[in-house]
Amino acid sequence: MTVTDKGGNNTVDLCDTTVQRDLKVTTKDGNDTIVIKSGSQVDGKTSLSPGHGNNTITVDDAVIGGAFVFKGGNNVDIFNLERDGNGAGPRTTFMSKTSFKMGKGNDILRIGRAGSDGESATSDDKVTLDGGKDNDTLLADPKTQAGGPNDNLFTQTPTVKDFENLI
Ligand SMILES: [Ca+2]
Ligand SMILES: [Ca+2]
Ligand SMILES: [Ca+2]
Ligand SMILES: [Ca+2]
Repeated sequence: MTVTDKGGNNTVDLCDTTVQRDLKVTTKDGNDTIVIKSGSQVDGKTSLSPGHGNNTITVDDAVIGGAFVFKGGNNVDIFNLERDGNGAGPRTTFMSKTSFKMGKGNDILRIGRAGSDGESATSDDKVTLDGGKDNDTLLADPKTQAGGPNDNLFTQTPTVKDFENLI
């Protein structure tokens, strides 16, 4: 499934949706919103590229089967992974290589919520968290196996770079 836009501010919302092949969302310079939640599942690769502008991405309670790539633009990207879901709901699971590249701009990546088992992200493969240029904030505990402040369950310690503020 491929979603592209012709400009302006766009919203792409996947709720309880199964994509049996690849998911590719590419939007342009507007302030775009991408939501993947409520049991949504992608069986193939996922690529999210919201372009420049102040973009907001929300992922909760999802299963991402293939490789996952997020590529932010030159402005502020805010990515909320497992921040707004049901604390008793499922975790978001990445089954292949996962990469967040926030790009330029003062970006914010939030992963999980402390003490909430359902609001955490699990990965079976390599995870890269890259803030890119400018003053970026990572709110997570990506080194943690079970039991840390945010309880994210990454099988390998993620590679974290160019985040100036680690919370
Ligand atoms: Ca955009
Ligand atoms: Ca950015
Ligand atoms: Ca950045
Ligand atoms: Ca940075």
